[in-house]
Amino acid sequence: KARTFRTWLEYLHSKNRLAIITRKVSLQYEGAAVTKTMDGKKAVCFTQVEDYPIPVVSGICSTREDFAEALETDQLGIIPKFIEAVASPSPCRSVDSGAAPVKENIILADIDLMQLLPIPVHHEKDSGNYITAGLFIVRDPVTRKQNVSIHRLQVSGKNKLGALLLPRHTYHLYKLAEDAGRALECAIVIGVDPVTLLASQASTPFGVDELELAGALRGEPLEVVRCETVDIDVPAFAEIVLEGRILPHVREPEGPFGEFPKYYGPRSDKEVVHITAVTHRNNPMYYTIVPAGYEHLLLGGIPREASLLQSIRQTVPTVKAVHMSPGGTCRYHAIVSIKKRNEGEGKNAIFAALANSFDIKHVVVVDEEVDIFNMEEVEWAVATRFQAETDLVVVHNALGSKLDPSTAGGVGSKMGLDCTVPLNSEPMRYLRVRIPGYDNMNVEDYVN
Ligand code: FMN
Repeated sequence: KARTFRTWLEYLHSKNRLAIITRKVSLQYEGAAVTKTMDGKKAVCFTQVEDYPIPVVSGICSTREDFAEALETDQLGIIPKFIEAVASPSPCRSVDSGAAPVKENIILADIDLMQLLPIPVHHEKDSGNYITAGLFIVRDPVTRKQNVSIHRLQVSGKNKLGALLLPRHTYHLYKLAEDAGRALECAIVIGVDPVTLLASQASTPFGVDELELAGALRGEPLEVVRCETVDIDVPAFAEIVLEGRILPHVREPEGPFGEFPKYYGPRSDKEVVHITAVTHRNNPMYYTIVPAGYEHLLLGGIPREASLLQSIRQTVPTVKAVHMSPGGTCRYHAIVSIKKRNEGEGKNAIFAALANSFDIKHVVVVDEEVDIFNMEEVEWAVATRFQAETDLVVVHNALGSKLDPSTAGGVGSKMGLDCTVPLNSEPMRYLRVRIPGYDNMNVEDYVN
């Protein structure tokens, strides 16, 4: 069901989880507003966006259940499956252009992105139209390994995009190219299956090709095809591919842009991508992610959970599960459950979590019987199992997220709450109340 963008949409449609909107909508705000009302409930397909012949789709995975289904597992299976894929990537399979639907149309001249594609404006103060869901693929010229991530892309001219490249792998490869006076070739892939989309967000060591992770997660190699104007391989069944180059020594204004923490990222001079070709399927579909929605949050959160679980496991082997909660933007808050065997392990789990990623700001550690995906349960643990005098860890002046407006340019405080029960507490003290018969209650036997 999750082989391609289209088969996944067909699957959602068959389950009544795709809202098809035929009423004409504006490219500016209207589609984003409608999508937001469906967030966490249904995907949306707008068939008439202004006068564009291309439909706009959003929200293809906006719940954990969606990702679990796409990965053909259950919710608890997502993270183990992701960890397994990171450990054993599966090389891609190259196909010829003739076997690649994304080559059905090839545009090499007179490229005008806004004329070709319904690229929306999402938030009130956004500087303009933004591509938010393009897999950004570059290649390491030395190892020939590709790197995949998502970068917000402002339409800055007919064939020009402004990109936000935070200092991770894409940026690293770009800087190597720029220092040598070269442009870095790239491809921007819009409309892939949800598994490949999720794989693009993996937090892996430099040198891992996320398309190979996609292959491992899908259980078969991903089919890729070589681009027309750049030396990059892209998923053959993608809806749309933009090919281009990140120019060396060029920076132009980009932003502001409404980001995942539900605040605006500022305007500043950023890298510029010059588009050299557009290829697309017949009757292509355009895909956009409305920033700060569940789709955006979960896409970042799930791969982070996989990496976080691994980090904590090194220190506290009995860690059970981790949850990057949506209220914490799926980036800033980590809820961790452990089976405490030794006093003090709750604190060690806090250290390990804070060390995993600069984004993590607050950590809550609970015992394994607390359901960390139920935030009312988590709050209950904080309310009844935590004393600030003994159970609080605070560190000041550490690097956090630059997009957290309460930091000083990213520098701020970290906090951990150890809500595990002391191992030597008397048995009744922390015993949860329980009504015998409740757990297996079938209420239909009593109420009609
Ligand atoms: N990372 C950026 O550096 N700039 C962005 O504008 C950006 N936008 C994103 C938008 C969405 C919808 C999502 C899900 C993620 C975004 N990210 C952005 C995060 C990166 O894609 C992500 O951290 C990725 O794993 C980085 O990969 P890399 O370390 O291989 O470069």
